[in-house]
Order: sequence, then C-alpha cells, then structure tokens
Amino acid sequence: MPPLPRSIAHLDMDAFFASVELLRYPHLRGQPVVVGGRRALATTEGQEFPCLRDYVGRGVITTATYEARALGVHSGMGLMKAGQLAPDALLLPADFEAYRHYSRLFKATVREIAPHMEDRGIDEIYLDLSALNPDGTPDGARRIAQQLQHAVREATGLSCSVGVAPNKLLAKLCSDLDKPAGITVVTAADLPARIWPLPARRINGIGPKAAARLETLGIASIGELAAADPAWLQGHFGERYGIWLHRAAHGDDERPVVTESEPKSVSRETTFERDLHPRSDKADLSQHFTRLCEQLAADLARKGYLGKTIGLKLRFDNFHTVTRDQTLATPTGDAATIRRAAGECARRVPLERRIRLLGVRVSGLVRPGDIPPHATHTPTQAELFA
Ligand code: DCP
Ligand code: MG
Repeated sequence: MPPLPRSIAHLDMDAFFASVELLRYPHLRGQPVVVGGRRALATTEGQEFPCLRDYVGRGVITTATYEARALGVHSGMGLMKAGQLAPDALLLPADFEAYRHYSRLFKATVREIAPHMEDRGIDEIYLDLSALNPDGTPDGARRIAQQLQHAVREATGLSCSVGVAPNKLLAKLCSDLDKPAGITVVTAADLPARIWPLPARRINGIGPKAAARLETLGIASIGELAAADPAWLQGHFGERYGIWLHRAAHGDDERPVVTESEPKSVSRETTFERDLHPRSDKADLSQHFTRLCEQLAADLARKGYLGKTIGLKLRFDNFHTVTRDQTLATPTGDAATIRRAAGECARRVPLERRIRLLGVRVSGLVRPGDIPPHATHTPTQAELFA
C-alpha cells in the first residue's frame, strides 16, 4: 500500500507587525494603519498619531492593516506614494522588540499542540501534522488548523491564516489564499481545480522577474506552467530551475519539515534590481559582494557559529545557476576571510553573462567553543593563497 499523503501546514500571522501595534492601541482597530519609516514622526497638534499625508522622506511600508490594503497600499511601497492613496492612514514606527516577543509567544503556543515545527521567520512556520491527523483526512486537518488558530488567538490576541496540504510548497501557497484568519485545505486531487487557475507568481520561488519572464513566454497560470514541456522550460530557465518549475507546478515537493534548530548553513543572497555585468558593473558588484559577506558574518555572530566551507552562488540573466565552494583549514566568522574565499570561488566561474543573483553561504558550522584552541592559530587556506 502506498504511504498516506502527509498533512503539512503553513501558518502565517495576519498583517503581523500592524496587528501587534493594534494590541497596544486597540482604539485604532478598523482604521487604516501602516507600520514603516525609521522613527516616530512629529504629530500635528490634536493628533495622537501622524497621518501618511504628512510624511516626507524615503521610507517604505513594512506592513499595513487590511483596512489600509483595501486602499491599495502594501509592504515595500514608498510611504509618500502610499500617502497619495491613503492620506488618512496612520503611520506607526516599527518596534522589532515587540514583534519578536509575539513571534516567540505564538510559536511556543503552536508547539504545545504541534511539536513537529519548522521555524521559517518572524511570522511563519511549517508544521508536520501527519501524526496528529493519522487518517490524512481534510476534515481532520481543518479541525487541527482551527485548534491552532484558536490557541494562537487566546495566547496572543492575534489572528493567523493556515494552509494544509500534502507538502510545504502547497501549504505555503494555501495559507495565503484566504487571508486574514483563513483556513485552506487542499489535497492532490484539488490541484487542477484550485491551484492551476492561480497566477504562477503565487508559487514561493517564482519571484517578480521569473513571473515576468514566464509571462513573455505565454505562461501566466500555474496550470499553464504545469502543461509546459519540461525540456523547453529548462532551455529557458536553466536545467535546475526549469525542472524545479515543472515539479512545483505539479505540486511536487518532498522537502521534510525540519524541526532541528541547529542550522546546517547560513547564507545570504540578493537579486539585483537590474542584472549586473561582471566587467562594466564590477565596482557595483564588488560592493554588493562585500556587503553580503559582512551581513553573513553578522548573521554567524548573532547565531554563534563559525563555518569552514564558503560557498558562492551566481545566477545569470538566463537563469542558469552555478555554485562553487571552498573549504578553509579553520572555521571562520570573519567577513574579510569569507569575502576572500568567496572571491576565489568567483574566479573559478566563467563570467560572460550579466548576473541577476549573488549568494554566499557558510556551511560546516561549529560553535566557537568546539574548536581546539591550537587550531585557531593556523592560517586559513584563504590567507595562505591570498
Ligand atoms: N515585512 C517587512 N518587509 C516586507 C514584508 C514584510 O519587514 N517587505 C515584515 C512585516 C510583516 C512581517 O514581515 O508584518 C510578515 O510578513 P508577511 O509577508 O507575512 O506580511 P504580514 O504578516 O504583514 O501580512 P499577511 O497578512 O499578508 O501575512
Ligand atoms: Mg504574515
């Protein structure tokens, strides 16, 4: 007998930062509110909070309440542009301390019910509910999702949306289909009717550029992507991404829900606003490269790791992706060392096309205390060959 399909859930908090602000200022409920900008603004006399119309500057919206979204504003939009669409929306500064607190609280609450949890960021998690829903029925999945929503609301006062599906890819897509406070359960049999009509960009992993590229090739929906010849997709998007697109459109995803909190690697990557040329944009690229390595070093320090293997990832304008790595003699957390090693990896890649994405990864992670003391004095391979 084939194994029963898994019950995988993706839970994502609704308008997370803004909803946390509304816990503090409940009288603002029902009003358009956005979170953004760097610091609190001055208010006009008689006003408790500044309005978007009064905003001058280059800040962007971090998130917006659903009332504000109804006026056309969304995450990432410039605050001044948003001010034209929603002049009366109230603007609150971000308070990351508070968001982290509620993030920990909702995750702890969910873990009590569904311990097989993968932390995906400040406001989202994956859950493997298979053991809690042994018959794998949609009704069973829906009941657990309701229980989770209820528990999160009791513990935090916040609402979330849940998608349940046979895998992470579909669960993530589903949690977004009925926001806010939605529950969406799909099975493999629902794919043609419920998933294929959706735009391809709904798939996590198809960004705006890939979606635009698909569109120029005549593919708008997930169903059209599913119907496309995999070899043709590989021709346009490179071998790996082409295969991935094909599998994703067929709702095919075997990735497990990874509970372990010990990461295997730490990485940073960036997709450029415009594709950068390895020669004519060299200075720009180099700056991005250095910044990525600095961010990565800061991530490592924050998480308390050093790593031995430095990996580089480049994606070209034709979506072809290459990776190279280099293993150092001693684990490092140093931005300059990471930069040097990743730079050497770059020299092993033929650079003939424009670059759309640059990524750096550190793996082979260890805790600094785990390294024998004498080892830290050995020069790194990167230093020896610099
Ligand atoms: N966020 C951010 N910058 C962005 C997008 C989001 O800082 N460009 C922050 C603010 C969000 C939080 O991350 O509150 C979670 O992101 P989501 O994409 O889940 O957005 P929301 O939770 O705000 O809304 P939704 O109800 O659509 O999930
Ligand atoms: Mg969210």
